[in-house]
Amino acid sequence: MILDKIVEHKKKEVKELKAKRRSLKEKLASDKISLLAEIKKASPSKGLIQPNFKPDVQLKAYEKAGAAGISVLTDQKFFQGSSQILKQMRKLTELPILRKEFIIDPLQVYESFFIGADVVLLIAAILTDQELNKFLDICRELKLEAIVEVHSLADLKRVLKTEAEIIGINNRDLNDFSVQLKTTAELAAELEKLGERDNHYLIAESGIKTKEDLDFLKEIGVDGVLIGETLMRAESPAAKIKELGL
Ligand code: IGP
Repeated sequence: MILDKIVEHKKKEVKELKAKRRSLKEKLASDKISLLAEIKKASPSKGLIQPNFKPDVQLKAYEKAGAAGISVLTDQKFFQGSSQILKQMRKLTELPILRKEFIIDPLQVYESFFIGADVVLLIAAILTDQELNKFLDICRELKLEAIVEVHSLADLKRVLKTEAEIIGINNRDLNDFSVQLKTTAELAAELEKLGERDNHYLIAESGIKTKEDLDFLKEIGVDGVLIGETLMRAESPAAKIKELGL
């Protein structure tokens, strides 16, 4: 009898735990282009980006400038990030938080949930089809959203066979770090050609620096942009966001 009661109560608790996630998709659905603003101290391609790293100040500037979501690097070795920073950001904002991590094991998906992420990044190029499907299933179960990242037509075709709803096109080639904004243009066109544009949200990632870049991406009709370095280097991130026309 008491066991029934306990189980009933636990069901409620677990349901509440799952209900705490914030939605990025809701933001992407708006007419306006959504900004996912990134908190990144360093990167393998650029070294130290923000020597006087102040994630809380950065976050407040992003919020003030109307960012739709925050992206937080949690890899320690290559990006000088941490789960701790994400936890700290979670306490300071109601915006959806993307955990920017190299996820290769289901454990990391669960971990993302528990450190307070709302969205995880799944990089198609480092996952098998089976892993990708499995991780997306776990996300659905936990009510986490996932951005599935592609860099090539081959990646894109694989991802279209999954239940992925948010596709991130990375303009940076993770093998040689070269950046080309036209990657977004090319893959967005392919998505259109395959008749798959309308049932996906599209985010352009990496190498976005100027108002011209933004205009180019608006023309393509992406739903969101992910910007890191440009905002981390700006003296006033809020002013930079305005300057970009976001
Ligand atoms: C941000 P940039 O060029 O604005 O700093 O890029 C973001 O796209 C980049 O950090 C990124 C990334 C990734 C980092 C995109 N996909 C995968 C690590 C792993």
